[in-house]
Amino acid sequence: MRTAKTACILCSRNCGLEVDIDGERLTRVRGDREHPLSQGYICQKAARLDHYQNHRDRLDTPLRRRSDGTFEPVTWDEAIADIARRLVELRAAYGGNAFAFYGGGGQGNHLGGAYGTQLLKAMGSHFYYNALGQEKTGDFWVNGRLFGKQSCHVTEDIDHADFVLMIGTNPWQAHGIHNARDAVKKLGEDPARTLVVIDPRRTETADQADVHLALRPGTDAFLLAAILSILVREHLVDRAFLAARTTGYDEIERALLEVPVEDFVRRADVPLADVLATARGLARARSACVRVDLGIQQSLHSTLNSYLEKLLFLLTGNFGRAGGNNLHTAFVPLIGHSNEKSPHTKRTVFHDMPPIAGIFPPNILPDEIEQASDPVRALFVDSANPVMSGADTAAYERAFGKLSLLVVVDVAMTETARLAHYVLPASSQLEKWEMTGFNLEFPEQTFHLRDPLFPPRKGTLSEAEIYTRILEAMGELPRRFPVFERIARLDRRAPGLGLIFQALAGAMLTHKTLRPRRGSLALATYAPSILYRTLGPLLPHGAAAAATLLPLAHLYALTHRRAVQRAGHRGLGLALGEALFQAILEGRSGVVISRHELEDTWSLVEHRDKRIHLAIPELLESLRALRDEREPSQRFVLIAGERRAYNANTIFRAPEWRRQDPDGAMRMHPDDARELGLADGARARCRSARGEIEVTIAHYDRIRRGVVTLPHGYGMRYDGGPPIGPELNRLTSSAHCDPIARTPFHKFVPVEIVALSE
Ligand SMILES: Nc1nc2c(c(=O)[nH]1)N[C@H]1C(S)=C(S)[C@@H](COP(=O)(O)OP(=O)(O)OC[C@H]3O[C@@H](n4cnc5c(=O)[nH]c(N)nc54)[C@H](O)[C@@H]3O)O[C@H]1N2
Ligand SMILES: Nc1nc2c(c(=O)[nH]1)N[C@H]1C(S)=C(S)[C@@H](COP(=O)(O)OP(=O)(O)OC[C@H]3O[C@@H](n4cnc5c(=O)[nH]c(N)nc54)[C@H](O)[C@@H]3O)O[C@H]1N2
Ligand code: SF4
Ligand SMILES: [Mo]
Repeated sequence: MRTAKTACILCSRNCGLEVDIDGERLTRVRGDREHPLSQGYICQKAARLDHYQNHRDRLDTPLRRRSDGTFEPVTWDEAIADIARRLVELRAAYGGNAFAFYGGGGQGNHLGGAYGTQLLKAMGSHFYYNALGQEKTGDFWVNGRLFGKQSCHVTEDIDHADFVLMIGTNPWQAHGIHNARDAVKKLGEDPARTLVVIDPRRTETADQADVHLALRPGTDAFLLAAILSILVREHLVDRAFLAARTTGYDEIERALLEVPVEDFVRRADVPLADVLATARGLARARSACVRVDLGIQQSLHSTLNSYLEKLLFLLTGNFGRAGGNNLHTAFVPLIGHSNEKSPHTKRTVFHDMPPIAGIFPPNILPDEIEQASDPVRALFVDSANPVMSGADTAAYERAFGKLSLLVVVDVAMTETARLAHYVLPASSQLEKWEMTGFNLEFPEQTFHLRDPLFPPRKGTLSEAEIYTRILEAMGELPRRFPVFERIARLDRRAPGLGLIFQALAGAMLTHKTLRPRRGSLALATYAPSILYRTLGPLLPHGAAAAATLLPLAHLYALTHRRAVQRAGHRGLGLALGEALFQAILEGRSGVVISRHELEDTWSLVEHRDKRIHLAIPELLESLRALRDEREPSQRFVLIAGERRAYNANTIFRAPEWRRQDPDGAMRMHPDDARELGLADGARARCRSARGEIEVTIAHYDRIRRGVVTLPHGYGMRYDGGPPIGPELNRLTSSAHCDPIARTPFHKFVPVEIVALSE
């Protein structure tokens, strides 16, 4: 028996953990009090972590599909040689459009992403698909307009806010904010602070709220527009802030004065008095912030919602202050910026869709495989299970069947892996060095690099090793780098000089400006793998895969010198980056990497004038169009993908991890259920325009009538058996989506429900 530190990998919070280990099993899981952010906090899911490490779907050998659909084990050498050969042939025959990469990281693993996406460069492709493109890209698009770059990302300082507005999010179950239950409870208990929750369901979070606006699903744009209009009409906007820090307010004001407040509030079906109180409370609070998530991002008007939600804190001046919303730094840049207007931005062949923040939306991928004149023919899926998690399961099954090469890199035999030509078994997140890039805090930023708890399961490799070997087999990378090996050795002998970083910066520079020389080209393009092979072996504790963090540490320290020093890291120039890297490498509980001053949030704004550009013409147009929108009329709206106590995306596959809700029941108001003749626990058929599934009914009176909910993260075929619980995405459609970001409207799926006769 031994004790070790790690992090939970089940949601974006990645709470620090202290675990007891007995042989191959995790026998006990506690919160790690020394983790600078989570400070010992965990939720009930973390206790079940052994179900990730040990279960019957774990992979332990590369697999190749036979023509009859079954799989045969192959050696790593065979698999890699054949995959590399087919990639090179495909590239020669069809060029970059024929290749796409999907995933590259999940809730707890982002170190492998840097290695996997190198394949895009090797193939000359830009087609990077990721689950963020089915939830957050509308938000990123809005950020690009408001703040200058789509990589500018907003966080919320809930701990210091007097007034918190939570829209379409249930942190009690989903978290998304650190130590969520404690934070929500504190808000609920403190009479001096106000919590307003906008959610059609009376969630556990709403239970703690001072005001719960239980709106009709899909009407947030109307409600938020009404609140904003009240702010303008009652002169509650922060004029001084708007004049000093923003542009375009006049246009916003004009559009908001046209909003028919009472009519919009009626559409949302909430009490006008509560809406007025919310607007006034928000404006008058000493500090206020807004926290949102899927309830508005995966619902009608998704991108417009993301705009209106941000106008709430911007018009009231709750930006750049404690307790407000702020931009934050990114130690590992998970997202980039895509200039939608530039002719150089690569668009997809069939949908002519540009990326947002460097990401293409999963929703269009089946069409890009099946319908495009120059289709995607080869796909890598890493750390994702789109057959379960993308909208319209049948479309993925069909499209993936048409690929000439599908390679899945996963720890488990997933529904997507079953369709692959090759399945490559990755070592689990507890068997290799790992990290998460979800460090979304301001003014204090933390980072947690984890060391392995177990040796790699026999037959598995880390992503760093898998992709480096593929690049080598493709002939993209030599097997030795005599020059860089020497630089790496020198760098470790005198770490404060940052020699590796200088070599890398030099290579990037020559790559961009001069005619690239062979060596510099490789270093600029495949830095992660080259660092892994050269610097990696020189790092302590076998942390080779973390070598790619060294240049990031230098870059972060150079960009945010003062803030890094304030966090206690010592050194000048490149020595500071080295000190930061060392602290990360040695800090088993995570480390504080920077402490900013609130004013610094303005330095993160990317518009040249450092102002926030409020007016977004396309979305002001959508706002005006709301008035003429027809009211939808369907008997039932399904909220397809609720977070509950025992779901965690598709990370846990063994059904016994759940303590309750084994079927992932459909929640339905008891009066609706009685009308349909459905007893609690009855079976029913749920049909959408796209497909139908069977469900178990649970009577539930915390939801509006006419609205039903199903959890996501069910429907997997564990151990080759039938699907367990709802295969939710057989009901959803990729066409029912936002026009700008193409994020699916999962929270608003019209359905019919009929009783199943016994
Ligand atoms: N337990 C658990 N936690 C998770 C996950 C998990 O699978 N299980 N997944 C993680 C991931 S990947 C994500 S992205 C986050 C998501 O986290 P959340 O977005 O907070 O979780 P959801 O339950 O999907 O949706 C939030 C709320 O939106 C409400 N909602 C539905 N329709 C509407 C609407 O029209 N308007 C408004 N205002 N609200 C609406 C729902 O009732 C629900 O309470 O959770 C993360 N955490
Ligand atoms: N209808 C509906 N659909 C939804 C949602 C919804 O609310 N409703 N939610 C959506 C949201 S917000 C999200 S984020 C997506 C998530 O969906 P996906 O992007 O598909 O991600 P996960 O379900 O988290 O699956 C993670 C995969 O990574 C694998 N894995 C775990 N550790 C490792 C590792 O170390 N290496 C490798 N290579 N693989 C690993 C797991 O076995 C699993 O197969 O689902 C989306 N789908
Ligand atoms: S909040 Fe998220 S990261 Fe923390 S213990 Fe729960 S599931 Fe794990
Ligand atoms: Mo998500």
